[in-house]
Amino acid sequence: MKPAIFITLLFSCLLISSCNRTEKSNAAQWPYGVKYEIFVMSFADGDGNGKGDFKGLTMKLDYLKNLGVNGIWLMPIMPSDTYHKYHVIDYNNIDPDYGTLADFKIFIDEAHKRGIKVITDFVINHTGNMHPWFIQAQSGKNNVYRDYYVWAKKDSIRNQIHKKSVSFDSDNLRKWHPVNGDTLGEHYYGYFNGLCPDLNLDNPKVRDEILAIARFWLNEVKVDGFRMDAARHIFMDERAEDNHAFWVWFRKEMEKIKQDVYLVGEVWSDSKTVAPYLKGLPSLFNFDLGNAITNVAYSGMDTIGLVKKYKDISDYYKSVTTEYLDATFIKNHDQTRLLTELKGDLNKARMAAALLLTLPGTPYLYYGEEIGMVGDKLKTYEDFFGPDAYVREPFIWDVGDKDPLQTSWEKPAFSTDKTVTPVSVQQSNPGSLLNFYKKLILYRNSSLPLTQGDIEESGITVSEVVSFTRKFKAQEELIIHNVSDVEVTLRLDDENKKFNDVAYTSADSFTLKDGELKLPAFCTVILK
Ligand SMILES: [Ca+2]
Repeated sequence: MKPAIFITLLFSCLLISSCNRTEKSNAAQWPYGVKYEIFVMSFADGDGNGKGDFKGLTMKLDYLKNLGVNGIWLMPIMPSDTYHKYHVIDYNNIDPDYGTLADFKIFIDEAHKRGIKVITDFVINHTGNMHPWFIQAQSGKNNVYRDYYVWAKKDSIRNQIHKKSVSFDSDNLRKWHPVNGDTLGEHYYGYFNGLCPDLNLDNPKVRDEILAIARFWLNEVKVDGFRMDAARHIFMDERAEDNHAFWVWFRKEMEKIKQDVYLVGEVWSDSKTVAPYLKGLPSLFNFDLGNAITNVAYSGMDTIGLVKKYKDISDYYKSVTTEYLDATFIKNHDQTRLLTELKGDLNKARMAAALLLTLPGTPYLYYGEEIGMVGDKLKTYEDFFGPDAYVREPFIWDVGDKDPLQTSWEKPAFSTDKTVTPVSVQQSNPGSLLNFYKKLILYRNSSLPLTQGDIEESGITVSEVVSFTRKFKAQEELIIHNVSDVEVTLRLDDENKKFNDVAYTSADSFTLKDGELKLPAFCTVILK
């Protein structure tokens, strides 16, 4: 590196650190900022039984604070008879695996003290089949809970019973299910499977129950919002418009309970299907983007026109609602882990993270992504938990059981201290994946263009490069990613030459001179 450039870099580094103090709190203001999805069972075990819980999670809040996240999404925490807890059997409590309501309230309090908000999965499309409502509902047509669920005479659904329909989020072919020992000749509707019967949200009594539950969590327990599971399945597929209207109603009711409630929804589908949901749920997970980022990072080429594709969809959503706030992510708890899809290439994992953390929206990290956890959903499985458990394995704090909060509820098939470098080791290595995340999140949190700004194409069209500008009021940044494994030399055009300050770079060997950039393989640069 030439001395003049070294001085420029040093000077801009000094500028960044002095700016951090003044701008940081503004830029990453809620609901902006980086979020972190947690499967509590696998995170931190506070009482030594191997299962993660809120005592443990509370003790690890500083880890999340240091990582730079300002929001946590907890996968379901209510009592359930399934390990993943998506089949709720009591809406007003904490699953005993995770502790008590009192533990949870302490956790919320401690998170809030650190400036971290907490949202929980709220599963209202269905209950578990062991929920007392469903147990009652099966007892007879006159039971008061019968109408809490969706029933049909067996004859009336004969041609639908084996109807083939597969969607992004379900490969279940059978939506109608018989009741064991039933003499009433009716089947119940369960979109995902027979173990989780769909609630009848046409029934005002069920809606009242849902509102009472929300009041409990928002007012009494003080969670900051909800992640709404299976948002597109509230009513059957052919009632899409009723689904859209439901969420408008739901949001209005939630805002009556807590004016600044944060809601993010799961509508796992293409953008055309997603768009009408934005009126009720202005934050929805961007599944397309997660796939696109993985694709570009893996191939080392931008063959899909990532920025244009992103912008087209985002502009389309903004035409539906001006409140649109993209919930971006690479992978979640239902998908094969990022590093596994990238065939274990850590450089590519860094690039995927760099793309996520420089694009618009509120990026969600899936726990373990930042330390390079692995897990393949498609592996043939023979154990009790099923394939998803392989992408929800224990987080790795230290070597062996050195960390007293290490969870061990399942025997990991993929992520162990042999295949993943533990947190403790990564923390002391400045070049680790974990420190890569930390440094870039720290920068993002200090930058208004990155956290809240618009996105435009930069005019740089080289297939090894993904480049765009981010602009917030008068502040503008040019982001350039060399997604390939070879060095790329670029000459900035007159329009882009105004960006001559290096605000962030992932590689020390990067150079900028007279508008000419030399980007080493897998290098990300942010210019101001
Ligand atoms: Ca425990």
